Amino acid sequence: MTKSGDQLSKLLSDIEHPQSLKKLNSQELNQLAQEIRELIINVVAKKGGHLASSLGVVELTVALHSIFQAPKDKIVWDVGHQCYAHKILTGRKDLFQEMRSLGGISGFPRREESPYDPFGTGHSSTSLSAALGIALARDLRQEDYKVIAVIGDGALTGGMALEALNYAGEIDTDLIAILNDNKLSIDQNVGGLPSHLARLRSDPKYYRLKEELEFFLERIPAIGKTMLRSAERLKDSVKYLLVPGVLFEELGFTYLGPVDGHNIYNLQDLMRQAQKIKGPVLLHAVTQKGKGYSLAEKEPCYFHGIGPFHKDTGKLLVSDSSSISYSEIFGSSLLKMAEDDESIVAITAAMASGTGLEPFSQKYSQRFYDVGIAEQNAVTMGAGMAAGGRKPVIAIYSTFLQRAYDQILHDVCLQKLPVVFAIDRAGVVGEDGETHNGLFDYAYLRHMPEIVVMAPTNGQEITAMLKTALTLQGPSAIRYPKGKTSPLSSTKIETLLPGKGVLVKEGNDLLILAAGSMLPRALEAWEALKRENIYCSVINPRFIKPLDKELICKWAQTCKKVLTVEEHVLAGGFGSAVLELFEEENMTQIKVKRMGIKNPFTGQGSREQILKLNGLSTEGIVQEAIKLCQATANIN
Ligand SMILES: Cc1ncc(C[n+]2csc(CCOP(=O)(O)OP(=O)(O)O)c2C)c(N)n1
Repeated sequence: MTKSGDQLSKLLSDIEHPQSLKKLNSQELNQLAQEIRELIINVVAKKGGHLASSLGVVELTVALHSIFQAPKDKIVWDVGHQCYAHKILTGRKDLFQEMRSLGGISGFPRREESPYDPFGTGHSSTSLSAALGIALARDLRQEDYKVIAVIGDGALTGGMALEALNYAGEIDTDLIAILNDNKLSIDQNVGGLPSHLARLRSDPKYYRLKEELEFFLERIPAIGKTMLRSAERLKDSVKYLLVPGVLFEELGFTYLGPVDGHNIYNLQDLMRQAQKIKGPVLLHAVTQKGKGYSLAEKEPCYFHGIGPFHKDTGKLLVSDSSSISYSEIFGSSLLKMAEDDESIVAITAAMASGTGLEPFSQKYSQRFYDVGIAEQNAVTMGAGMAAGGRKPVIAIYSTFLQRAYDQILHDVCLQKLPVVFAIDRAGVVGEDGETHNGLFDYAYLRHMPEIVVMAPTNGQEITAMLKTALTLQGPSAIRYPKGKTSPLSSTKIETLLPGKGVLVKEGNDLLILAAGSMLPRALEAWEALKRENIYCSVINPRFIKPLDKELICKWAQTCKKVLTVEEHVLAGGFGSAVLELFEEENMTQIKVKRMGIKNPFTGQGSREQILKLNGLSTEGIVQEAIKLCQATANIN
């Protein structure tokens, strides 16, 4: 029986590895699923995490581990946010309590964490390509194991997943794709493919007919097998009439399902069938996001990724109504600007609520486009809209925009098209860890010709930057961090002059150049340094590209020492841009120290913890400033 609280119950406490599942009967497997579900709810309520998706695959995970032989068989989870039951069953149930914390285990599969995680994930739509690669490596090494990719209906809309589906049929190696179809991405899923899946779910006629026909023919002595082959041809024509599975079958997959993804017995049955089939197989499991926790079943989007919450009410334990998120300010500002300018359109790639575009999508549904998990399509479609005379604002998280590097360069910048990129979650994201940190965008944008790159330091500035971006004749990007900022201090929104920064504090000992999110802590450091009799100038550059050459060079000449601070990797970032500027201006005598993220692959923790680890706290800035002043004093 399940015990209350966080204590592990009887069945689960005896499970150290998936082999133990093989001894359990159907009833016990169902009980185990309930115990796992309870543990997931308790831990996520305390620590936050991806709840709804994980609850939806508990039975699927139990069935997988009861049939397949992991870690010999390789299970690749797409996105990986739904892998909690998998972690619990694969020797990590004690570590699970500390998941997503500094020094704890990741909330996503990680190769270095466990042999049961054959491929690390975080970004969507990679599982089929990765699994295909593992399967091909297996074939080349003449090894014998199964490779299983578990992919959601949302992730299946990503271009990479479709490319892999296309190639898997051609290559025809043994590969099992399990489609975890819960009818939702984070928000509503979009496009023709989800509609196709909906038809499969609601009309399994073809599957039944195929099964019944084969069953019947196989049992006719002697000629049955021959007739079965002829029936294959019949099946081919019938399937066009009755449709289900035809898309996958045409791509070279054997389609199995749909099956109730919460019925372990039926899942096991289809998994056994899939094990025997040669070539690629697609097993279609229909699941419910948030299954077994009524609040999450009702509001799967709210419970997709959530902070610590009260289990009985679902309310967040910490909610600060005095401040507002950058995403919300961006969303409401865009909404206002769209009232006055009907050429403004908004585009997102499956992140409408995350990027603050939900109100826009409701008020201006005709001017709002959610393309699904398809960042590349979002960018080139935006470029097309700009070419067609609209003003597209594309809101994407920094980490996911990495997918569309070439589209930004080739389709937007090369053609000087006025596309505005609203780059959300730029910087450290905290608990989601290294796959989700947005630490590369200055670097991947700064070297592209034509684009203007801005970094706001508060809500007022993000609005001004958006207004400015919408007046530009070419491409622009505004990058802002996860989290809260001050609400708008004035309704009067200024248009900024591209390439103009602001001198915020004046002093002659040291120049601190603090980009975007780093300005508030640089100002705290300024205060602390003043107490040490070190008088600094502080510049808010506002524009990472083009830099305010005049202002920066003038104060660098005055101070002779420059400390750059940014929430970004050091290589190719804002500090690098300043170094380049000094080289161009023959100012290499200026002593420069760059502060930023030294190692972007250091796992998860709270945002503050990760920033502090990289020296990006007020104290860290103070220390570096003092060191820089002392070092140059010694030289002088
Ligand atoms: C490239 C990329 N874009 C966006 C995301 C954000 N994201 C995480 S999960 C998710 C929805 C995935 O839907 P689905 O595959 O159906 O899984 P479910 O959560 O419904 O189980 C999205 C858009 C991501 N992880 N990677």
